[in-house]
Amino acid sequence: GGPASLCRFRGTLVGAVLGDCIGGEFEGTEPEEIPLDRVLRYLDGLEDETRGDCILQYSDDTAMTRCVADSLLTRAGFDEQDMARSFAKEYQQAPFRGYGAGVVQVLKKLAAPQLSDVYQPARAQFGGRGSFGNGGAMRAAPFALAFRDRADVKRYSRLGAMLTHSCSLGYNGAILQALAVHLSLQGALALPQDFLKTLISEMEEVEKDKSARSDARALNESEFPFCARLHRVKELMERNNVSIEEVISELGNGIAALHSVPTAIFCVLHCLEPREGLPDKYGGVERTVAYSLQLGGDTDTIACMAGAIAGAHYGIESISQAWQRCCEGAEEADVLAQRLHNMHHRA
Ligand code: 8NA
Ligand code: MG
Ligand code: MG
Repeated sequence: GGPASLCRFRGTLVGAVLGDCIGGEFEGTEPEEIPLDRVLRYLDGLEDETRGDCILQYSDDTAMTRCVADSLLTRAGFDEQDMARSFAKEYQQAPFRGYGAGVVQVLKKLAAPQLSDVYQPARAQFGGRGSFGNGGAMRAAPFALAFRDRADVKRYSRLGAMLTHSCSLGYNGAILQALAVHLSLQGALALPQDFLKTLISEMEEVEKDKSARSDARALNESEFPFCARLHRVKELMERNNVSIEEVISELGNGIAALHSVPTAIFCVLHCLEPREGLPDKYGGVERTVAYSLQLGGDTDTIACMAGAIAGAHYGIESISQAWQRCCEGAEEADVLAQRLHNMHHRA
């Protein structure tokens, strides 16, 4: 499809659910424990016709992405009160979705009816430093679908993340993920070097901010930490052979946004072409998800973010029906994506 076509929108949210549900199986494992043949055997099992539908449950990544999409649709734009309430309600109804250990405190406080500043609970996290986890980034894709204008995508993905993540290393990860989906929707992955160049120049602007600089210093990170990681992505892409170990040591596979959003972007870029060891029958989204599982660590979230960016590039038509059937929430994601497509083109 062309830029911002319906099949790209559907691919984005369905790709994200696939990554979350399929990646959940390997969450927290060491890469040594998941050699490629084990990953492929597991993925082959998803094609088994005798398996039931929706056997793979989604986690917090999808639960919160649905809240974001739903709030943007019902409020016809960003409404922090409504989004905060939606997160709190979802957590109350289904607390078992595997939320981060810290964010649960925020979600409980957001449920208080008398709360006037919905950003306050997030600011109180981790002794007032705020969370740098990837929980803002994992749910950022709908911002790229709802808003056409790049400045809006940046502004609202930041505010949406700040409802739970007040550390700039948390919310800037959400901006980066939303920008990656935004560019991918436009077809920008046709020129991968330019795609990365645009992301770097956008993030230079974002990370110039005073609080971004002081948070990076306080956490002993280099200045412009996301830009630095994106430069590493570029270097890795230019190498002929990149091992899983190198990707992990250069980019990370953890729950911090800084150690997972650039990793997800690398997975997408690395899998733009067929890769040795991955079946020829795989479409691009399948290739990207399969590759990202091998990294271990925060597999559901890395695969979810990579799945969204890849889904925006390849579109829904490229995603295996069998995989979709296995994943709880895939159909609902598809419906939300179609509604967001309407909103995007009406705006
Ligand atoms: P969060 O805000 O609780 O952050 C996640 C974790 O990062 C925290 O629990 C801390 O360990 C650490 N952290 C974040 N900020 C700081 C800080 N300033 N100082 C010290 N430590 C800090 O939750 P989140 O929404 O960011 O988490 C998202 C992740 O949690 C996703 O990977 C998601 O899939 C989920 N997750 C769940 C499990 C599980 O099995 N329940 C495992 C891993 C991840
Ligand atoms: Mg999760
Ligand atoms: Mg996770």
